[in-house]
Amino acid sequence: RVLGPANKPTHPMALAPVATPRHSVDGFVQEFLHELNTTQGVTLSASTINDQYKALALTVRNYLMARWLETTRNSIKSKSKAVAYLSAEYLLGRQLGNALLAADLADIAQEGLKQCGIELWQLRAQEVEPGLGNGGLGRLAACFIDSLATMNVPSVGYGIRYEYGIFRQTFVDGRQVEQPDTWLSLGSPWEFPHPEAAVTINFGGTTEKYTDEDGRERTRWLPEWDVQAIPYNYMVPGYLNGRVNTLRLWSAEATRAFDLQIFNSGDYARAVRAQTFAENISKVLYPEDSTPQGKELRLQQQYFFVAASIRDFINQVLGEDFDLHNLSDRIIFQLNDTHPVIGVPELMRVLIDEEGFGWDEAWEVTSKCFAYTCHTLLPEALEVWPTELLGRLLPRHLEIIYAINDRFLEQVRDRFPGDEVRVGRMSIIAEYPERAVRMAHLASVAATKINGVAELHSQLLRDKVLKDFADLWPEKFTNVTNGVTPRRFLRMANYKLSGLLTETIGSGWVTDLERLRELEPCADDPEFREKFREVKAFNKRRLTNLLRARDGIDLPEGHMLDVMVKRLHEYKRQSLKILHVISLYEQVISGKISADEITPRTVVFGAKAAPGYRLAKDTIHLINKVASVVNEDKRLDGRLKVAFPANYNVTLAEKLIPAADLSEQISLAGKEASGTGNMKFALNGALTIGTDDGANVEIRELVGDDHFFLFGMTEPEVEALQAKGYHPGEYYQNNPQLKAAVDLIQSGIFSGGDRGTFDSLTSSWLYHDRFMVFADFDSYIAAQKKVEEKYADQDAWTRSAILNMARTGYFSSDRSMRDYMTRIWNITPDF
Ligand code: B1N
Repeated sequence: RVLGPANKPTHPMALAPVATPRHSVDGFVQEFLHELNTTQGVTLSASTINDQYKALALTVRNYLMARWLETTRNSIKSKSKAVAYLSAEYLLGRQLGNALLAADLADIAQEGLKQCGIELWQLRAQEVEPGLGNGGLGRLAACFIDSLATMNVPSVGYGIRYEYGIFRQTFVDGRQVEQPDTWLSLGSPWEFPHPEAAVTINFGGTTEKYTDEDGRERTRWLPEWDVQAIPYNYMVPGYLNGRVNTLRLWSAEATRAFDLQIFNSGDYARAVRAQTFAENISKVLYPEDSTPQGKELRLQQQYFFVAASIRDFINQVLGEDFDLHNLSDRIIFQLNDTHPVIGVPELMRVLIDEEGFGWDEAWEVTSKCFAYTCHTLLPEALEVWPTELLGRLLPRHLEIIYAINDRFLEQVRDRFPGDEVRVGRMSIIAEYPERAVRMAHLASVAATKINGVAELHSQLLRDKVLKDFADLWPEKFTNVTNGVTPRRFLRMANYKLSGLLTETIGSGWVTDLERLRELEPCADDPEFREKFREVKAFNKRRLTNLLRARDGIDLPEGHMLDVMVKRLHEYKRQSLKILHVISLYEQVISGKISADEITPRTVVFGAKAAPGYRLAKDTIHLINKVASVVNEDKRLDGRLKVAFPANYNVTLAEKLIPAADLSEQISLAGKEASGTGNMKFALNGALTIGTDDGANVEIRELVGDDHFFLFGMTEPEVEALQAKGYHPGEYYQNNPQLKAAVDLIQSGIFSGGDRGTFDSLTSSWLYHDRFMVFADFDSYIAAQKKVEEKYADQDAWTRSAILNMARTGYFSSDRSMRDYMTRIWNITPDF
């Protein structure tokens, strides 16, 4: 048999892990050359950089292999409760550096490669990052699995192996043009495909009632078509702890049987089309962030990976004789937003239709196996699936959802008799504008716990977005503030600062980030401040070199680096930032101020817009056009520059964030669920200018008001203004500085004399802006003045920067994982 399990292994070495290569320069070189010869099939002298990169990746893998096999074996053997993180996105970033760090091989590899005449950095640059996510939500998943591995938590990440990740962004005449992300074109040395472990996933068709041998009324699903889900495993190495967890991503392939049928019918062309159809499912990541499009293929993707994952866990981890009544003793499925929520009716279907459970029994189990993390506050971001679509694709699941809803609404009526308005609001099924399944409601009904991703966000979930659910089940609601992995975003990305930290307080901070507190006294030490400034200067030079080579951008020396990097979205208000730039420019060219009154500053943007999001794309266009005018204008004396490198991604973030002086976190209060870039900047010693929104609130509380530039309305003020009626025209008329900036855009100066180019933007700001850019303009400009004052006193600035770093250790994703363990999962690490 080619497929299926092998015969029972009898060799005495059957359970023994492979030998780990010697942890020395010699051992490394030997292994590296061996991989180059045997896997790449080349000698060192004939090898290309890509050969060398791949051989290096395989070498590092070999060092981790014994630990991985061991971890996997133990997790099946130990029977402890595990976490399955279900996420449609993992924005992993490059793997090589992280694997080297986790295996403690960075120095050895550098030296060993040098002996072979190779520079490590050159091979690292060869890696194409797997961009299997859009932004914060996908990157969070990647940080979380890193922390789980480092903290010895039995866990597995499940997701989709998109053949094309987030698009590669290019600019043509300042406008965004998307190119496919061909991250697999040179092969990926990090993945382990297991076609023999494929799982069949069904779609479409109908359901029918029947009576089983015991005379019980049952339902079965008669699907119409299916696809194969092929698992690809990836190592998730813990930091220096001998543990390697697994990330399992599913890839879609056509099923053989399905193909054969059509092939046999003689319609070769149709058979090939069927294959393409199946493989479409994991073809491409939907490039929308915070705004789902409700496309059929997306629901297919969601069901595809969730059904495969649930099946996989039950079959592979639990095995045949496990009593599924006890499922919740062994697993908690953490739902990363609503994208995997179709897993709820799927588990019900498996238990009832396949395992013969009664409804109540099945619900008893299912309602203990899921927990739901909500990542948004924007009403348009809450996923709904038309029942027409869902019923066509997953008819049995729709029946189950209706049945869940019936029982749930009964409960609501019991608790709130006569309150049919509430029943309508809470129903899993929306009736307008069309009949549709509200996935957040389904998630809230099924989940043991529901969490937001920052204190303010969780509070707003309880008070607004999910208020009815919080009234019914207050005990379900909790908060876990997001975090970021200190391994990638401090230890790797900022190795100069890491060196200084370790030299000062030892290396314990890498896995115990609160220890950065010990650096507080250093803020008052002139010598430390000097070293800290040298680190920043080094990181700026490094960034300068990168941007010159990568984008042909020349960063001026000695500028404050003012950075706004995140997805482009109206609520995040890149428009407010560019209005600030335009305003500075306008004041100089109109003679209101002289150039030497401007603090030398370079504003760096990095942002992708969803391809169909017009206003977001227009904003990119505006920023690029402003950059090309401002950067050339001699009247500014080189004191104000705008840089917008294309294709912001994890790899660029790792170079940009450590170089930043000022972090822009300027969303309208009450709109950014958390933000995680804000945490990365603070930890790397940037000061934040920000609104009272998301995790900014907690950053400010921790670092203190003196070390944070707060501006803008609070969330209740936003609500009040909304209620009273927001009239942006009044701000425009009453604020000459704002008016001058907007007028300058409308003068055509940034668009070769054409006055209408940016009308979509200016009229949005002037007439209907939901995100109230004009309302916060004044306050933002005032806060930027404070930034300039502080920056003029470099000692004061550096002091604040050090305190930002020292006081934000709380934002380690290790802490987030600890919070999930105690507040949601009820599990403890393995040792
Ligand atoms: O999730 C991040 C938060 O830090 C951000 O504040 C939040 O905006 C982000 C549909 C999303 N919310 N919703 C999404 C992404 C893709 C998609 O298709 C929604 N991303 C967030 C981590 O908590």
